[in-house]
Amino acid sequence: MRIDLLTLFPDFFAGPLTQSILRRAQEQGAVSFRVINLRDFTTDRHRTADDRPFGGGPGMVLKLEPLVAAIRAVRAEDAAVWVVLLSPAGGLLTQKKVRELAARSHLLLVCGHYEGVDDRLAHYVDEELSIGDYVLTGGEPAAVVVADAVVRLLPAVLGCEGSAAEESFQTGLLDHPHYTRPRVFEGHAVPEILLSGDHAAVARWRRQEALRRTLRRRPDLLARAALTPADRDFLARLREISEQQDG
Ligand code: 9D3
Repeated sequence: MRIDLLTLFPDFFAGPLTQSILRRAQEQGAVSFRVINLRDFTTDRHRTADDRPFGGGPGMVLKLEPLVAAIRAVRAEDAAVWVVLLSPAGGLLTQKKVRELAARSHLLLVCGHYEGVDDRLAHYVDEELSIGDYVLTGGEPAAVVVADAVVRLLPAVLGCEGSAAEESFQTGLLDHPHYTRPRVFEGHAVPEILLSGDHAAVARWRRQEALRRTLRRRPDLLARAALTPADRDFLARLREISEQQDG
């Protein structure tokens, strides 16, 4: 897969793309990144990429001409490229959306900045995505989030714990808790059952802890989770216990 990033701040990506999994994915040939400097697509003497908003107000707006010229240059290289504008007004990034993006051969992630981009850019991109309901300084950190989430799904990027296995075990629940040595740290002990060697009991306990945590921390996820009858019984018992405690 190819992932192009279009930005006024190309240096932003030097760190994230050369660390850990994203670096390894490039070395393995699973993905190649290209950072495109928006300023290279300006045509005036001052290389102007932004301008004051029509109608007044604070801040600057990214101009259409360099953005559209850069997008056209990439589309001319590869008509199959999928162009994503990172925008606080975009649809919310979900794991389902990440899977859709990972199935494409070529992404162009367009990073806005300042107070945003000229709204007419919507006519030149394929979709707009937000990474959540909080305000960033620009689309660059959001593009790193998208790239990271997509690349880890590519075949050959994660090993045996990777995407194929993950997809088949995907439950829509929070993960169960994990522990490693020491068995007791400052009085905090690892749950005994994990030391029992009883694999079936460990699997049952993990499932129940995943359910318990999801009910406590993200009850919104339970509505869409894939639950077995045993899961539903366990949740019903948890809810009885919490009602007894409240009442
Ligand atoms: C006061 C109106 N602001 C919108 C919330 C203006 C504005 C703030 C920050 C416009 C752009 C930005 C920069 N943010 C992004 O480009 C961005 C973003 C984000 O801020 N949050 C979550 N996802 C994303 S994707 C791109």
